[in-house]
Amino acid sequence: MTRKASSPRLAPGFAKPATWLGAPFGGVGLDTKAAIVGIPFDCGTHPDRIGSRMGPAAIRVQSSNLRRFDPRSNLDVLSTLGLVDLGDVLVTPGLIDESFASIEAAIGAAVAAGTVAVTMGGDGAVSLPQLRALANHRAEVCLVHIDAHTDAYPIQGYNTATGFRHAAQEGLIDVARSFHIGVRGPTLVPGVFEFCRGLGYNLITMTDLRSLGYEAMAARVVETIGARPVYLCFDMDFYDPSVAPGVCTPTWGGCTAAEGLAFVEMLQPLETAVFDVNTVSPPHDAVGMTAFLAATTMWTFLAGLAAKLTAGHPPRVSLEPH
Ligand SMILES: [Mn+2]
Repeated sequence: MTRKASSPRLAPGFAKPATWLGAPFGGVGLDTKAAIVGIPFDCGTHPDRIGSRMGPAAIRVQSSNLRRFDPRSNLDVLSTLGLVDLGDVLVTPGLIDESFASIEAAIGAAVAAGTVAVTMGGDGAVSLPQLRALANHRAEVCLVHIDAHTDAYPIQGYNTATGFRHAAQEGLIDVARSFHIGVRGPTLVPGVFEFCRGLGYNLITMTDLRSLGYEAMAARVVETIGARPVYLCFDMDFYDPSVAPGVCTPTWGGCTAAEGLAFVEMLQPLETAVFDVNTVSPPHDAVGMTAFLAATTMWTFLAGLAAKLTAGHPPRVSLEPH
């Protein structure tokens, strides 16, 4: 018996490559209100914790633990947003100049199309080129940076500790309306708090946040920023290492999963143009829990965005297959 060669284009018996929660892989269309972007870049300069370049792949795998419906609104989060997974930005870990140019171009294209970019790093260095892209397209950009670290250190170079120093000095953002929230733990050099405040930022330590409360903090951020476009940066080390061990710079004394997810919901009134979830480092993770929490943090933001965009409309239910 002769076996007939099947057409390779039909690819019988094969599933598509993994995307974020099964969202269609592809470009931004007219109905695309939000898009997932992977940025598999890290500086590679840390003495022993290298690995966030593998973050996007791990988050896509763990996103399969989520589901597309939000039972509170009955919205299909994916179809409501026309969510697509744009894939990964072409970068080479360790090569700052060419990778930053590539990230800026990729995020710039999404922002120019009017799509909310939901990005997954990569280490904290990936934020500066994304901020540059947003500032190229929007005026009065405000930064809300949720992180155990300011990433605005008084040191030289382009790395995970200096992104928001450059952002301030390059005039990309309205620093007086920008926040660093959740800062704690030891620092590489002295004078980090003073330097951050000297740049004009609002610095809210984890101690400040706990005494003020999450709701009061979110209300203050929303009131300060109003309708200005926001770059919302969520470093996974804001969470305590007990719930997010797989990060580049674990720092004890962070928030619980419930607190972090609730804080994302409380910030939903902001006009977020880019939601940047970074610093998942799969080699340091435990059974994928940090990547799963990162995927859930993204889902929480997207579900809130879907509800916000359909406010006043009855809940919709999609019958598309999962
Ligand atoms: Mn950090």
